[in-house]
Amino acid sequence: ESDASEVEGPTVPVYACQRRTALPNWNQILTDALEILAEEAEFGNSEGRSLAFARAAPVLRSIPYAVTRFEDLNSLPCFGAHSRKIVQEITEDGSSVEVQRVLHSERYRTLKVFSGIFGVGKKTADRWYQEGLRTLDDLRKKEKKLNRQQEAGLQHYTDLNSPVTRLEADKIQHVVQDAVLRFLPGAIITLTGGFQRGKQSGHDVDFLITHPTEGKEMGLLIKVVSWLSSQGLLLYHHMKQNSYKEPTQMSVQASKDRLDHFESCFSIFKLDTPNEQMESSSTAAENIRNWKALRVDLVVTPFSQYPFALLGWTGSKHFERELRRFAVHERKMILNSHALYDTKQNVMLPAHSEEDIFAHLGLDYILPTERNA
Ligand code: DCP
Ligand code: MG
Repeated sequence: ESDASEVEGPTVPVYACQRRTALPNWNQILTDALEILAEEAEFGNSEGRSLAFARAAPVLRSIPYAVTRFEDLNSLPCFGAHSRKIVQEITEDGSSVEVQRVLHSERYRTLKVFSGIFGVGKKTADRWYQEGLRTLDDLRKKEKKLNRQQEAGLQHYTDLNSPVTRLEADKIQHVVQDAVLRFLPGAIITLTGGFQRGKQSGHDVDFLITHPTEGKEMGLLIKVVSWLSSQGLLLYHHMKQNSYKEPTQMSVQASKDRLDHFESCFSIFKLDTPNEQMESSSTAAENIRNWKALRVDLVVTPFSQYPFALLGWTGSKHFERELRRFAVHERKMILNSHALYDTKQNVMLPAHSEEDIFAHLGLDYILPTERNA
């Protein structure tokens, strides 16, 4: 046994933030299967079960080879009996009975469609399912009371559920950059999220906006959004005010708070697609449509919080979750998208870059392109 582990090479660390997870994913069939089970457990409010699958899948994402035999798992962390069984089924039989059952279940399929609507979370999706609703047409027909955001989400469902390409993200970046610099020269506009990690497509486009002179960013977003709106570039938007209060002390709760407190705008952009034929099966008017609806998030951060915001918005979601878990459990520190707090010394730890934050945490620096956990 000990001889075998010696020839297996370096061991994979337990926390995703200690691993380098580059693209591509050599085990997509397996990670897809585990992620379906994680999502299904989340739909069912089984948090523990969901986390177990959600931690196993990224381990397979991090290794630069395809697992072809169940025994390959022996040297890997985070694999409980259930996840192992799924991998065994797939490597031996080509598919997993349990995953297939989930994929074909009416509940999973319905919740997947409903939670794919912008503004509809898992709870709402489940409530609608319990009420007997099954399709988007049911939502439209029943004149279900939808809020303004869900209304827009339903209206642009097809566009918003087709991947955003890197090229489209770059086009949006030009538009946003132009609008921001019009009102605040010297501002810094950064494309974050999956594109910052090197992905070629994503479900939305995420931007951080800041200015090297702290305070200059205040009042900017409303001007930018009003201008974009006046140009007919926004199909929908809602804004959130800055609600961050500099803490003298941070509690562990602050690291579990998934939402940040930055001033933000959550929007649907109208992107011109002049030379492209939009595929559509419906009306003739729709066939000559020369625009596409895209989800765009604009987040404004004071310069001193920018490194934390950048680290928080670059993702992946699992990488973020693991950074915060590592900080609390291994370092007694509390990390969120605004700050890092050392609970042993009772001090906030300032940072000028993402590198500084990794250093405070005693972690090797991981490039954005290696955070695809
Ligand atoms: N995030 C956050 N607060 C929010 C929304 C997101 O801190 N209210 C974080 C979580 C992710 C990152 O920002 O780590 C980007 O969120 P996305 O949901 O856009 O995820 P990705 O960009 O990684 O995926 P995709 O390419 O599908 O957009
Ligand atoms: Mg994104």
